[in-house]
Amino acid sequence: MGFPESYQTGFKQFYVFDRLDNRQIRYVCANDVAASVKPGDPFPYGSILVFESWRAKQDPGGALVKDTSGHLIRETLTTVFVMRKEKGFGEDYQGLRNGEWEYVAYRPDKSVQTPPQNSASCAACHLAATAKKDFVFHPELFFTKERYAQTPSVGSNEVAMSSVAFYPNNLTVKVGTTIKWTNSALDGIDHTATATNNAFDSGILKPGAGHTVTLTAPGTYPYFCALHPDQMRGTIRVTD
Ligand code: HEC
Ligand SMILES: [Cu+2]
Repeated sequence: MGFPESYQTGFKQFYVFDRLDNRQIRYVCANDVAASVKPGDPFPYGSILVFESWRAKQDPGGALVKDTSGHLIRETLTTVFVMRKEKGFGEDYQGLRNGEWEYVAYRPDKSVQTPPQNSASCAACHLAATAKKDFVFHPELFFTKERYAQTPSVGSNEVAMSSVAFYPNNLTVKVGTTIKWTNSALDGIDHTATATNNAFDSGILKPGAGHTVTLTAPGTYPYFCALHPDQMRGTIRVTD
């Protein structure tokens, strides 16, 4: 599909997402065609979305630095992810096809990092965003005033489900602790927390719903989301 040369000057901010968990900033912008989308509608043909992945600025002690609005500060651009919608696009993804989108990732020097023939992994994960959202994860943020979000902050012994991931994805607790999973509602997608060894299963959690589990036997409990088993995995360690 080619590197979208003019995106830095010609595209509109779609949203910024501060990933506090992995110290990344996701800056997403859209060409005029994509930005003309109406809330809840599929994107028109000719839509291009660019997602710049940045490493966030840290102070010498390793703490994240925030600007006056409490947002992370972009320091190093690592990858430029592009998705583009055209009539007939996406056929090669076969069973993983997402409507008519195709995906490519570039390095900051514009060389190709993930060529189209390897981008089925992109399609596989974006399927989770669902056809209802035209396979774009946070289209609703474009229609907010701030066009900004960050990973949910969680209390101790809590796990949030958001952006097709568990936060944190590794948690260690003392035996007898009650752990709470909450579907943060940010990605608007249903999830589950299902132990590999059947020790617990939240069942389907709709956006906003939560589920608590108390583990009374020490050990390691790998778990996954039954709806996104390839993308969402986590581990609970229960110690004496
Ligand atoms: C593990 C799942 C996963 C994979 C693999 C993945 N993405 Fe995404 N992508 C996401 C999530 C989740 C978001 C939304 C940002 C967030 O919540 O962190 C996103 C956002 C985007 C966006 C911004 C529009 C949107 O959906 O909000 C673009 C463009 C994009 N990804 C392109 C790509 C490309 C190109 C690839 C392959 C090289 C790729 N993605 C692979 C999960 C994935
Ligand atoms: Cu899930």
